[in-house]
Amino acid sequence: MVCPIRAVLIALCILTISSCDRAQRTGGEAKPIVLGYSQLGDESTWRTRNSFSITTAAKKAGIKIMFEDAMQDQANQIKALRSFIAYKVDVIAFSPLVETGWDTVLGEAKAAGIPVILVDRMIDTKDESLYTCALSSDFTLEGRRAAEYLLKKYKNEAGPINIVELAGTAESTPAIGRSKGFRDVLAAYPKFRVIFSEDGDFMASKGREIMHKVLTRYAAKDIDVLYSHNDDMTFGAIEVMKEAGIKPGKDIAIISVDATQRSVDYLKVGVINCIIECNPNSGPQVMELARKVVAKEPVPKRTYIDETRFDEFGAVGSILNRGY
Ligand code: GZL
Repeated sequence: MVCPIRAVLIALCILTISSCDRAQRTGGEAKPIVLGYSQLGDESTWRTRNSFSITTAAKKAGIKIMFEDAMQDQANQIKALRSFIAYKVDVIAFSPLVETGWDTVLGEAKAAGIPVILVDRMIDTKDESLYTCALSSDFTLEGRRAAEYLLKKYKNEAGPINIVELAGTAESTPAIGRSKGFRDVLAAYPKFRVIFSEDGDFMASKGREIMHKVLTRYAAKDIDVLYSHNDDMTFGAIEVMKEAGIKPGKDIAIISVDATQRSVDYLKVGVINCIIECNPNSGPQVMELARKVVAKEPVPKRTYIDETRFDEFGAVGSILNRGY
C-alpha cells in the first residue's frame, strides 16, 4: 500500500517536472505559450467576430498571441508565417485565404519544429504532415443544408426554379464546399437551375455590385432564389433589390450563410427565408488545441464545429441573440 505522503510527493514532483519540461521557470511561473496567428482579413461581420473570439480566448487562456491581419492577401499571410518562424513561436495557427500555395512556407515551419493548426479553412496539400490539426465548419454540409431547404420550399412546384449564386472567395474552402454541397443535393432535381454564379469575395460591396449586374441581365420575375455564401454579400444584394422595387424574401427567396444578428432579424420579418449557420466563435477551441499541441498531447487531425440551419419553417422566434 503506497504511503499517502509518498504519493503526494511523487505527484508534486511530476507536476514540477512537467511544467519545467516545456519552459525554463521564471519566478515559479511557466513561460506562457507564444502563438503566432495569421488572420486572413477583416472582410465580413463573421470575420470580425472570429478575430474577437480568437484574441479574447488567447487572453483568457494566458496565451501570448502575435495576431497579424493579412487584409485578404495570401502574400501577407506567408510573410506573417515566416515572421512567426523567425521569432520561434511555440505554435502557429492561421486561416488560409485560399487552399493552395502553402507547402513551401509550411515546410519551413516543419523544419523549424513549429506545429501548425489550420483554423476556419483548409489547405490543399499532398503532405498532411505540414499541419498538426484543423478546426473548421463542414462547408459541404452547409451547402447541402441550403439545398435541402429548397427541396422543402418548392416540393409542390414543377419549376423551373432559377437560382442566382453569390459565391465566396474563389478557391477558398467555404466557397468550394458551399457550392459543391448545394449542387450535390440539387443534381437529382433538374427543376432547380443555377442560372448565374459569381465570386463576391464575401464582401457587401461586391454583393451589391454583382446583384446590380444580375438585374441588368435577368428580369426579376425570372429569378426565384438568391443563394449567397455569406450575410455581408446578402445585405449588399438586398439593398439593390429594394432600390429596384423588388421585395426580398417574397419576389426572390433568399438563402444566406453565417447567421449574424442582422440576418436573423431579417429572417424574423421574412426578408431572408433561410439562414445556414456558420459559427465564428472558435477561439476557445483554438486555444485548447494550441495548449495540447504544445504539450504534445494527442489531438484529432480534423475537428468540425457544430452548426445548424434556421428557416421560415422553423421556430424563428426562438433563435437566441447572436451577439454580433
Ligand atoms: C467561413 C468563413 C467565411 C464566412 C464569411 O468559415 O471562412 O469567411 O462565411 C467570411 O462571412 O468572410
